Amino acid sequence: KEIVTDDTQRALLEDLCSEELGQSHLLDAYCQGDADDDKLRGLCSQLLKLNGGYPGGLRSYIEKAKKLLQDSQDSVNPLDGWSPSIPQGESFELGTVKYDDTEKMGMELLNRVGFVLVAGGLGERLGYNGAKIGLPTESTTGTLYLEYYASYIMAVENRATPRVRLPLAIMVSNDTKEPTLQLLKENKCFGLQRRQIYIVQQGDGVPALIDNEAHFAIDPKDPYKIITKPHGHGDIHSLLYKNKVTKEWQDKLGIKYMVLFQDTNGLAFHTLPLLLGVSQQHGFIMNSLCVPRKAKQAIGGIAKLQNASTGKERTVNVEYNQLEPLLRSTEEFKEGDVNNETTGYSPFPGNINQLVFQLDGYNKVLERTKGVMPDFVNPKYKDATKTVFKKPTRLECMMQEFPTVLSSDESKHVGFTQAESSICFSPVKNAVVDGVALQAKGTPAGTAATGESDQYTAQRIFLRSHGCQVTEADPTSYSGIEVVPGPAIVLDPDFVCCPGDLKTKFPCPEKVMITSRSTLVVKGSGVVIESLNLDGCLVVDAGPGEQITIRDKVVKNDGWIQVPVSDSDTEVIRMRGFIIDRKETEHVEAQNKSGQNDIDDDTSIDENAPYEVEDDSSGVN
Ligand code: UGB
Repeated sequence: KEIVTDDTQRALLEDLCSEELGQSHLLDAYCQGDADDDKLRGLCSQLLKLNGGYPGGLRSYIEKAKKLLQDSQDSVNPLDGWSPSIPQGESFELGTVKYDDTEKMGMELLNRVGFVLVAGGLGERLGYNGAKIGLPTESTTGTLYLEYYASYIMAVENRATPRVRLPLAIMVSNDTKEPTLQLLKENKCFGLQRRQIYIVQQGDGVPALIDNEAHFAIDPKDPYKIITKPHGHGDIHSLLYKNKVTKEWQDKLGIKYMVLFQDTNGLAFHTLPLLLGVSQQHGFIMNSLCVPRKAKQAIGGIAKLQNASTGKERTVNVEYNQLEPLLRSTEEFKEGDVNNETTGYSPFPGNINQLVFQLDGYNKVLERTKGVMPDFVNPKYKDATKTVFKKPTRLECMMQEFPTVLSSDESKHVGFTQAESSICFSPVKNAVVDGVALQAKGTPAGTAATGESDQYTAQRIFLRSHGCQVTEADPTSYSGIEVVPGPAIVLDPDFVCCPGDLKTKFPCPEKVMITSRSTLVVKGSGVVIESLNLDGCLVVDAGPGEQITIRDKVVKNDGWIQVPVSDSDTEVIRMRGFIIDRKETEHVEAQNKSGQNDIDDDTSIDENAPYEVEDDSSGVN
């Protein structure tokens, strides 16, 4: 007792070591080993931090863990009592009047959106050690994910009259905080104002658990340290609540909608106006972007769940590892997670964790629930007795579980918006070897090479649907990953931020021809492409306020070629399996000479428009 002098720490340690909570093994190193007082104090301060980082503290964590681990051992279906059916939602096909009208409605709302990037994940499946948001989205321009997200936000800001500042919150974890801050610092926040960026940090994670009694895992290298693991992306809601972020956005910045998005989806924002339009039309508090889902694909399925005994109903994501047992327990879907024979897809729309919230409704729910999402546990057992884990487990929570904390009335305001994945979803989550295996099964690879080629593909789809003549290249493969390499088209969000922009940017689409070996890069809101015959590489770059019209332009040069690379010292090249050989380029540029088009933030923001927050919550120095 004399050693741990801090009352709070001592009380916590005593509570944890009580028979009820059963963590007395934490003191083994001290009592049976070197009795190092300083190290013991270190352990106590770690415990105190962990206690503060979990809603309800470590007592609540252990109690919940014991219950969930027991249920898991007893094979209790967490969705027992809920029967699934296929939910109703809005599906959209590009090029239809419904798509155009809904997108148009959403465009009007873009200048009232707050952006929330969840970027605390370790990227274990990708096998990449740095922060994933620092990876290139594609290698034609080398734009990084965070840079792309920032450029989209700035594009939206620039087109608003009066000009606005839109906030971006980034959730980081212990593992991603430093690299994220470094990335922002080195790149001057990619053009965003420092104060419009809010960094919220997941706690130090939660204690890893070694057995069904929820004993904390002790670090084999340091017996005075508990192993921790991230608690999952569901932390975002409690962090936004705790840091009063969304309250401030609503009250001070006039933000109406908020979009939550993942770290590495280069197609993330193509359908944002569409989602906003749907949310507005239906008065949705929460709207999930969905894609047709391949059975067993590692994305959750949105299902309508009905509880026979309580009469409750909710439309919610059922995570990929829970979908199979849930479906098998029913008569209607007893085959489990399989594709519908006619469509070739799972009947349940795939959740891609791109979520739009209506802020007023969202904040009311946060006030009531403090943003705490339900926990789940997913231990990997050594054998059928389910008594020994292969490796320590932990409680986790997911951001898409939001509908589970809604009242019956609020639950009516939850929906989804489905679009083809080719225009809105291609994350980079998997290592090459896993991607190869996934492709062999007919499932998207989710690798760096596909993430890149899918971005070009999306732009080709948009341009073709608008009426341009774009010839598709033949598929090729890089390190075993099959992709369609081109033409490689990169349209900066300032130029085109959604398909609806193409009408003004490509006013005569029938006069635009792009061959399969071409590369087209366009930057700048002042560019218009009237007539172009491209067979090679063209880079068009108009600085702020500059106008460029491409008319009767014929480009024929050696262009940029993707060259397969089987090995490289550079990790990002190894991940992709190719580099770009920039053989010949035609540039059309107009850079801001006078500077007169630079926007003066202070004078262009009116009273009713969102404004930058005064206090610096960004943590970026
Ligand atoms: N993330 C955090 O910020 N903190 C964490 O503690 C963990 C993650 P994963 P997952 O669209 O492909 C999700 O690991 O969890 C961030 C959905 O649950 O990449 O396996 C992390 O940085 C699933 O329904 O994905 O699966 C990243 O940005 C489906 O939508 C994001 O959270 C699937 O993504 C997702 O983390 C998908």
